Amino acid sequence: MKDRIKVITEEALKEIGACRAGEDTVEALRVKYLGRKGIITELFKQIGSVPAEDKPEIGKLINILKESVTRSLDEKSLLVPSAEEKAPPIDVTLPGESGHIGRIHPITRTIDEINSLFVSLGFRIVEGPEIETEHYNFETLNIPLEHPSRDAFDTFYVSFEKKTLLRSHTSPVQTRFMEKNRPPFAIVVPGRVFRPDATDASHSFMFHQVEGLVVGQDIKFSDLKGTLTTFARQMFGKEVRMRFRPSFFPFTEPSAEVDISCIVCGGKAGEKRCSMCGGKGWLEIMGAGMVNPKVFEAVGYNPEKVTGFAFGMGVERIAILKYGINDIRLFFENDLRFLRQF
Ligand code: 2U9
Repeated sequence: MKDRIKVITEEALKEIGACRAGEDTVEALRVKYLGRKGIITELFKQIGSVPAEDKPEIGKLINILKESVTRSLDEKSLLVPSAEEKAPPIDVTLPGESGHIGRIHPITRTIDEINSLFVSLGFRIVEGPEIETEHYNFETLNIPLEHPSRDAFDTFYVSFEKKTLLRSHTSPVQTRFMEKNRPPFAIVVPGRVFRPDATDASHSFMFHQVEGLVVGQDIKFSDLKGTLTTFARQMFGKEVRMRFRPSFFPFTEPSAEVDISCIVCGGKAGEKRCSMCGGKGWLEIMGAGMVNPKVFEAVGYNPEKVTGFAFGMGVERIAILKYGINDIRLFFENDLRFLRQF
């Protein structure tokens, strides 16, 4: 009898412990153990057949059992079920929910690619302010007062009194750098620039540039050609050919527009149906030139002692060519159908 009481005690407490607070099973267990025909009630009935001398002890044991079962069941039914206990069991066979992982914007990606390419050639990356002064944005770069880009309507002025404006190119970062550093050096300057152009498929009032500047003794136009040819072949493919056309910029002399052979038709002349170059065979990728001696004078360098080359490219244009995009506005509309492709 004692053994049975012991076994029932263990089983009952185990069963009560395993059931969830507030559930019907608590009441079912109460009936099972304490009901009119419950296990403990039956035990009490069996006391009659126990030898007289054992009766007090057995009776006491059954009473202890009844008390602890009653107490455990009361605790369970009074407890507020926890959120975990209330929640339906997890169905591990349901398909998972995939998280939304962001990605690098195609312009950032293109800037990163251009930067690391020049870093591998020994260039340093330098950045500077987006709000500039007329002095750094124009004067140090030999852009005269009568130049069309200096017209009040051709620049986003921040303050007329302070002569501050949103930079129209990243070149002022280079003149600021030259004032603080001595040659030789090779730097690339990525960043956002602003020009009040009317927006269309190929123009935006805000876009990105990467410019470069190499200054030292005996830097020649052939260094410019070699560097930019290496850049273009790594960016667009080993097979591209280069073309340097004479041009004009106030800050370089001589100056050139830099073209690559068409990356779609391979530059076969007269391929009129080419979607990329329209039969021209060439694609303009940037401007470049030898630094104008007047720029060196403006930052306190001796143009008799140092020479240098500079170049500038529009990042959106490079990305448009590289990825075959037909509208610059796609970069700035935040349409995920476009951005998810990169
Ligand atoms: C210093 C001296 C010279 C940077 C240069 C260009 C030619 C050029 C355009 C490309 C497309 C601007 O974004 S764009 O519209 N840039 O053609 N930029 S040489 O010359 C410098 C820069 C800094 C001190």
